[in-house]
Amino acid sequence: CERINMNQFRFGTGISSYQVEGDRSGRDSCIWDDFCLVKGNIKDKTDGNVAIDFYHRYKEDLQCAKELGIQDFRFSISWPRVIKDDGSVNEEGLDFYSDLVDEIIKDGMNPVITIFHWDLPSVLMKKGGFTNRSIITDFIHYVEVLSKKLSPRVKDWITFNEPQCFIGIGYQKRGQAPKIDCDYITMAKAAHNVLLCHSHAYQILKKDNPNCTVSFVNTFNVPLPYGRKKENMEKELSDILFTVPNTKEEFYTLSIYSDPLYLGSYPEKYLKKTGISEIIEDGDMDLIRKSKPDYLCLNIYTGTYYRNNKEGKTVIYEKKTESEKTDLPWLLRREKSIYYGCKYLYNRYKAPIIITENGGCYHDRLLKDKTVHDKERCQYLRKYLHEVKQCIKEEIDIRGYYYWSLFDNFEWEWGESKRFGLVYIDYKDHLKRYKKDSFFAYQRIIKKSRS
Ligand code: PNW
Repeated sequence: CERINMNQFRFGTGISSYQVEGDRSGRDSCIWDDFCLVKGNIKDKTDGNVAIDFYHRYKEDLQCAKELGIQDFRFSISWPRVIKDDGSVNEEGLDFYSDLVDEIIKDGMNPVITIFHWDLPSVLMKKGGFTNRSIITDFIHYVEVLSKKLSPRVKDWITFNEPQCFIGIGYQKRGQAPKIDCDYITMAKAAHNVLLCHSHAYQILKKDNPNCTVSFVNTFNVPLPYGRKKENMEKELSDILFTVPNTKEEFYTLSIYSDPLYLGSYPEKYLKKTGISEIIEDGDMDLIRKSKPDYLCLNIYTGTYYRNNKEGKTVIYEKKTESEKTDLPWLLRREKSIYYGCKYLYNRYKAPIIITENGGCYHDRLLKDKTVHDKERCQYLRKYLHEVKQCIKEEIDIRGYYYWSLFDNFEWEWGESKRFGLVYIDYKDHLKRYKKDSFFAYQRIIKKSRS
């Protein structure tokens, strides 16, 4: 069996501020605080007020990450912990992140910061959130504060995590904050403002440190070929992925964000829609073109199978097997999503890839002896990583893989009831941490791959 050299490859894990930090008293309110207050929004009625108390336990938690052997530690910053409601800087909050960065580096890891992972300050939402162009000014201020404090210690920045979710779901009244109902054009404005915020951040961060990297995270459901003659379907499935549908579903798709960022213009079909071109002001597209992300950061979890029917038409193949099921309805274990996802994206955008999220959600049991035998997650991890290697063999330029997540945490509308972690959190007993079998499985994989 051919061995591929992964000495330069970056293994990592991810977490996000609202999902782990807690310490609600140390910051102003965000839209997820508001969302959790509404009955019925969170399935198990929990919230992020304490979460896994990462704010107070980060030193201990970083020891755990260090023991795992990862190179990159991805986390996000809570905007309302850094900027107060009146616009002034919360020095204590900023110091927390500064100390966190120091500690990560001291432990021999590289901090990868996501600037926005969904926890928008409530005050900004009152002004319309991303639908209001004035958010750009607020975002610039926030990023300037971060850059001044953390650059050049932080070399790798991600501006946004998954607009497909926080715009595509959140701004059309689905199961995610802010759960507001916007019409088509308002959503298009929000999406455009996100790209402009990214671009301004890119300019600020590069000015402060030309050697840093600034990227952007997209997520998507991967169209997968089913049956024989898979190669014949690839072109058509890739087209399905990049074609914009004619509905508000558009804001859940990839290309309206990734085409402008990586190719410099919106998809043509999208531009032709009434009202879209009026949103774009002079200079906007030039700024976006000057701010092409360094990496193609992809959160890849799952895919949908397509097959050729008797008439030769390509249709969705609905069946799912028992072994594909996880503890979340939308998440089927389909490791080929890594292979096809990276292939389609690399062919179109030609930028080096980092898989910034991939992980399995399973119903874990903490045994009396405090072990967790999460066989399915171990298998998930091995199968998906095998596809990463396959891509590299085929010269798709993948530079890193971050498992989601290092810890069980607050899984948004599912609350604490759904677990993705390599480390178990005992919510019933003082949030004690226990390494699952998958922790040791990933540890072994990293060690072996880099030796
Ligand atoms: C990601 N999908 O969201 C988020 O970045 C994380 O914060 C979250 O905890 C993690 O996935 C697990 O849910 C996604 O439907 C949510 O394909 C849904 C999808 C993809 C990503």
